[in-house]
Amino acid sequence: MLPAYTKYICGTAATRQGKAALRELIAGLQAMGASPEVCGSQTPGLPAVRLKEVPGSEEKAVLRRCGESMEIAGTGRGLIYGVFHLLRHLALGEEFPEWDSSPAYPIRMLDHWDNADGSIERGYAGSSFFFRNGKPICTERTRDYARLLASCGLNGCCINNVNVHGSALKLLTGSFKRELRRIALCLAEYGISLWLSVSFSSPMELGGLDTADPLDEGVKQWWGETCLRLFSSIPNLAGFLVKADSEGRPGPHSYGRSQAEGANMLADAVRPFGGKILWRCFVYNCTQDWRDAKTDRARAQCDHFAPLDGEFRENVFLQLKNGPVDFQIREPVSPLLGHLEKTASMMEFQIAQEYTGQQRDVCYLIPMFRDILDFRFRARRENDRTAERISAVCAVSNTGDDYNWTGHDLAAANLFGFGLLSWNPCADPAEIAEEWSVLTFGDDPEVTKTVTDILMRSRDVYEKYTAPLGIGWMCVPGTHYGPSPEGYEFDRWGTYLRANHLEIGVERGPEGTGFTEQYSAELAALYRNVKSCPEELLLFFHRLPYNYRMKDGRTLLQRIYDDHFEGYEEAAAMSEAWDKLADKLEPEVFRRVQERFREQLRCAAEWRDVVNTWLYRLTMIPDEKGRRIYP
Ligand code: GCW
Repeated sequence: MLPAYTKYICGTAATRQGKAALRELIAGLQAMGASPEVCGSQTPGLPAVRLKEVPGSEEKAVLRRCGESMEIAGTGRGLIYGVFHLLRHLALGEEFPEWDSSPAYPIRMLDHWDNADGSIERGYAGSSFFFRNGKPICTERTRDYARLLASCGLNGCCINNVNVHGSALKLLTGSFKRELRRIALCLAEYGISLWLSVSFSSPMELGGLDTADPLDEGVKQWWGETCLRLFSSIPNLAGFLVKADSEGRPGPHSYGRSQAEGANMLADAVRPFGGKILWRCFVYNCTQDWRDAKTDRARAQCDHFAPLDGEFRENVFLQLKNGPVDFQIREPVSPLLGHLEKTASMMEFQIAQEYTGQQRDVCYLIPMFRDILDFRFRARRENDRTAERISAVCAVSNTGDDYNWTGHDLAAANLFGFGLLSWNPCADPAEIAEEWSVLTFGDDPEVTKTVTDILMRSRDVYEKYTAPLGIGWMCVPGTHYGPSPEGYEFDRWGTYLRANHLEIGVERGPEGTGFTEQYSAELAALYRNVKSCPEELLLFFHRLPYNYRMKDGRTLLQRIYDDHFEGYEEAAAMSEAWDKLADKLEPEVFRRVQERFREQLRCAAEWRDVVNTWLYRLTMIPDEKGRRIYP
């Protein structure tokens, strides 16, 4: 039963965003079976949803019960969030608490790795809806996407791949001015800013200059003119995202300049237009010789950026991946965050499930993100959690043009959850999962319980049957799906297991690469010592013999065998639990997810057997429980 106030909507919206809020309110209530009458601002006695638009651009929203009415007050943007909040709670059937809320971060965005040809790097949900045949496009889906983002509390998106190539380079030239303008306007209506990824050597690639040196006057002038043209033709352009000196991308290092000199030059170019630079910290040696055991990719972020703290302009945000390496299923929190005292930072998560099952395996990432946001850099210091150290958040997007947006229906929970966490980093992952389930599948308690259980277990399950205890990188090179324990072992990417018949892992304590020493004294002490190192990260930090005793008395090897057998069984149990919902869900949705579970089980069995067999053949130590391994 909807409350009485859903019969009328009072208030007029002045701005385009306010109007969008009103439209969403009407559509949302209608979808829930109400037929609200819109009656301007003049009906004081009536129980109604009362929209009160105030001027400004803040995102704050206030919802208040006034007698029989529900008042939503805010700027146009605030109203959008307020309306979605109200709709969510009505759909959940919850008694509505007052809400007076502002987002924790001013920038909460998705980064798309969409290419101009319509493909998506690490995309698992179809093709791009931003690009087709070398051009940006604005369609009905662009608007739905803006609504989707706003409904989760997000306010920005970078539409093109950080590996800028092909005709995406020309996004800066004005060739696609009209298309970009249309996209920007469509997003702006829902308070979503547009960002573009740019190539650091654009002055050469597009401007015909013979250098991209950030200290060169011609280069500065080229960027200045480019920004003037771009920002004046594209409303709502917020700035640039830059992958420089990373995996073959051009950057300031080619000219003997620092990352700060590179970022600052661009920051100066966008500043007159209120623009910002999101500068990625994914800088490491990707042409390492596997024989070289000194270089440690995990150290790279800190080695490059910690000494530069304080050298960046105010409108630069350092965008760093949540772990020191690369979005593996388990990594410690990047130590770089602990060093940035005078530089704004932006956490980069990945909801595109590149290393976490590619939206074929279910893997709800929100508990992991929450742990990362809760991570404390120094126990005795106030306000020293990740959530407090960062100034902005983004996630690599998991969307595409698939009918259900995210390929796996359950992967949409990651998008929703990321949005809610970026508004409120203290949000509870289990509650988010439950809420998402009710909003998506309805309120049958059995469905809610099953879906929430599956989501909440999924990350641990995935971790169990894939790479153990933080070691990472046992996946098939290139595609990153499925097992290949030594696939990256003799390659150039700095991702080594260094397993022999006695030991496995890279020692990252002071006797090894010294990575542990990049943390504060107390964390370094925790990680350095195998006895105090959290077990789930044991093989991230240490090289250990297979007969190393875990806290519960099992050997390291037995723990890995057990995890792999159990991981498969648990995946099978999730799949069976889903099967029981056959009569309770739309047949098409039920079938789609069921098919994904079939693939997940095939893949989990493959991981289990490959990892166990590989270790057995190396060590010739059998599984204590005599389960099937292939000798
Ligand atoms: O992990 C790697 C991915 C690349 C990606 C890169 C990055 C966009 O495999 O596909 O490139 O990270 O984050 O830049």
